[in-house]
Amino acid sequence: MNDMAPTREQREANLEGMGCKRKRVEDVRFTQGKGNYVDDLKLPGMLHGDFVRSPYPHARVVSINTEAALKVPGVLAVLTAEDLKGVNLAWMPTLAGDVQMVLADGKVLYQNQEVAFVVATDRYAADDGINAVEVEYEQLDVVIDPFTAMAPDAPVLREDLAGKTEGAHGPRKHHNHVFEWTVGDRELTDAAFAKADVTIKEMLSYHRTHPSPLETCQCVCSFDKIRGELSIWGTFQAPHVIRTVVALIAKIPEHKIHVIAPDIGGGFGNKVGAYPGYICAAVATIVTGKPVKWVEDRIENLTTTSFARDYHMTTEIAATREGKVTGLRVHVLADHGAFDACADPSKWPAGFFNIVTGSYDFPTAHVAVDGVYTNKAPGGVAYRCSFRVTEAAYCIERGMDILAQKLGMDPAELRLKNFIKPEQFPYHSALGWEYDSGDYQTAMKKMMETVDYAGLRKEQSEKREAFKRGETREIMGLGVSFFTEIVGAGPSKNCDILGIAMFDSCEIRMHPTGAGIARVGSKSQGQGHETTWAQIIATEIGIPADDIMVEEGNTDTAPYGLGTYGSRSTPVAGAAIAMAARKIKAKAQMIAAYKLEVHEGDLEWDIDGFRVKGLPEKTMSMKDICWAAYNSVPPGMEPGLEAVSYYDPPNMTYPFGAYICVMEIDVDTGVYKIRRFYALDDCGTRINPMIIEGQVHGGLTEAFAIAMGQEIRYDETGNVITGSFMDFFMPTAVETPHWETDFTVTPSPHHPIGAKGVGESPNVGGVPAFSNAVNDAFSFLGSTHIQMPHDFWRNWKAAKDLGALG
Ligand code: MCN
Ligand code: CUM
Repeated sequence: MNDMAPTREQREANLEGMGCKRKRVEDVRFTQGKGNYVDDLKLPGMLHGDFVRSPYPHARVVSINTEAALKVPGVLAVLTAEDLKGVNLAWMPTLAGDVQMVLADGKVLYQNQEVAFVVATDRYAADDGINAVEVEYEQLDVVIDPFTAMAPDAPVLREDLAGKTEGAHGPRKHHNHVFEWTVGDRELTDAAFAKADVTIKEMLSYHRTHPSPLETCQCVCSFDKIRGELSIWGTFQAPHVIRTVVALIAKIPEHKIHVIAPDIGGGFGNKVGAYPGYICAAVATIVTGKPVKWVEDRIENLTTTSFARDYHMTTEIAATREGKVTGLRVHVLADHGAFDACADPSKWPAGFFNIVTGSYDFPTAHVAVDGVYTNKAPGGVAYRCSFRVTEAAYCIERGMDILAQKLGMDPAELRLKNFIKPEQFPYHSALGWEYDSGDYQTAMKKMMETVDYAGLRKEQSEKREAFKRGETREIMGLGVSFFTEIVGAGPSKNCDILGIAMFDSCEIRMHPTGAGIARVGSKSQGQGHETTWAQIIATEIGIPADDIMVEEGNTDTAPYGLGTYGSRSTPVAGAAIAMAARKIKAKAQMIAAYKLEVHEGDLEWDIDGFRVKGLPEKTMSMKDICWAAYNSVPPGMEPGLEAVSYYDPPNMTYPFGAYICVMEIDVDTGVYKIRRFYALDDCGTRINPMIIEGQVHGGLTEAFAIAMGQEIRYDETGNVITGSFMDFFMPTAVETPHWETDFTVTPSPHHPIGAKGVGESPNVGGVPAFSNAVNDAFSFLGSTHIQMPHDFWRNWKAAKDLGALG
């Protein structure tokens, strides 16, 4: 036997705390098929609900006949808007201050909208019932192109809003207008443009797409009539918010509602909102007295639940001849679909789009966003978007490339010239944000050196000459992207949902043997919280991560939290975890002082316990303190060792990154090759480098999909023509390029452990890198901007339009 005491390094390693590439503990069950998803839940007597959906994008519902459906064997009930009116649930409030039909009330406004809810003993019977429901429609003219939505004679979509000149976010200019949101100084910006040496103006469209998690949206609702309690298991990114919403709209006392989000198979923002399926399943369980399950299929998910983007950004930049930016002016036409169901913090109808000045020191800027209604599915804030930061980053990063092209400057050089400098932090942006920290130059230069940027540019110009000489049919593009994100919603001074401040929470309870449980207000959809949250606690209190169980998603046991989206978990819940752990440590110090018979101030922390200053052999480990907490605390102290923290962050966090994509395109076929993709991310202090790398790989794969082909497209009559994975580009390992990741570390000065969010960064920074690569490839043929998505056909078309096909 070896009696040697463990070294400091061994004690440190034993914790598997922050900085450790700890393996994901949740994967033990995921990789063995032992995850516990909503659809795994089977309650005794459980019924299945499914929707009758509209084939038309805009139509009056003349009549609904449910008689035949009710005769189908196994069908127990068919709910329509008329039934829901009895319980005041035919419409539901959206998070954006609008209202949304739960079931078609008088008309339908987008294809596949929910018209009736059939409840049956199994899914097959429900499906037969759906086919037997007779609905008579009278088709109406459609509005599909958002640019025509506000034409004087455009069809009236929202008859429920007829005559309403005020919306949730101020005046409405037209019957299909949702809101206008403006920020910045219009006059100063106009003046900057008036005296600029150089200006650019381009309409940059970020097309409609969809997060499409592999597990679709779903729930099981079960009402206990005796207790008057409603239990809801669902794919919820924010379970507590769902509980509050249900309490408010169903008038069931909040303590009698149990919301449980079990394992979630990807969310990507798709599972933040409230959907008709949840309401109908809840009503159905109350009506039938039996549990009711609702599970979307793929087509339903792609065509009805929260879409992403659909921002059309007229972008103008003013600059000096030397390439110093002097003003930014953006007008956005935002297509919100039939209802404004954006899941933004209440005061932010366009999310945090006003981060659009990006990483650059713009003296002045002005943004106006007009939201319009169209005959498309509602949603708009999903898909690793950080509340429209994806759109903002695309806007400014394409804009900077277009400006560079006009100035005849290198795009990387133009960025370096305009970066906010390290000494300017905390930096106040022209559009109102206070950037906490950043070192953009270092990140950019590291990227440029690693990929040999100068060498790539040289190769590109040689290739261009060869192309002109007719020696090759391949063109080469370098897509540079430097993004600044804003994540961690958020400070209660500017962020709330339904009036609830966007804090987050953690409760830690240490058991006598030195193990413990941490319950957190966030909710993982695959990000690995069970692994990383324990690592924060391990470092903070010196208990091995393996001895801390992390639990999320049950509103009965977890402290109130605002959930996981907007990469807010690390910035907000992560801070609450560290603060709760510090409360544990403070009490532990008092217990240790008592036991070691010294003054508290005589103790110092040492990896996994306290030691007496100057007497390193006099120590008490955290594990022993846990035991003492249950039998010999100082007189007057309560026994036990637990703590709760509710953390209201003082500011957002501002992660950033430098990405580059090296691409080659065959002009005759439009086929592209991603030769290299390098992504440097700075998310401050890194909790688990392996998980961060996984997050970046996943987000880059999504960015690749979006930029290079993935789209929710409607034809001119309002049919969704990309409603399945046959048409909606979902990259597999075959198409996905190799990702190179890298990092710098610029801690957040206000976060207890200096960490910033990272979950959405790769999507935010990735899309402009791909799009800039395509545009950079074609630029020497005379184009300034080619709209996304850059699929083979569009690349070929671009080559043809530019006369490159001879
Ligand atoms: N992390 C870290 N060090 C940091 C920052 C983060 O180790 N400095 C770790 C965290 O501990 C966490 C993960 O990285 O395990 C992501 O953390 P964070 O950036 O705080 O983001 P959230 O946990 O709030 O996750 C939300 C974010 C969003 S909004 C979308 S959309 C998205 C994303 O995460 N959806 C995902 N990544 C996803 N990954 C998976 N697998 N599935 C989804 O649905
Ligand atoms: Cu905007 S997608 Mo994420 O915030 O859940």
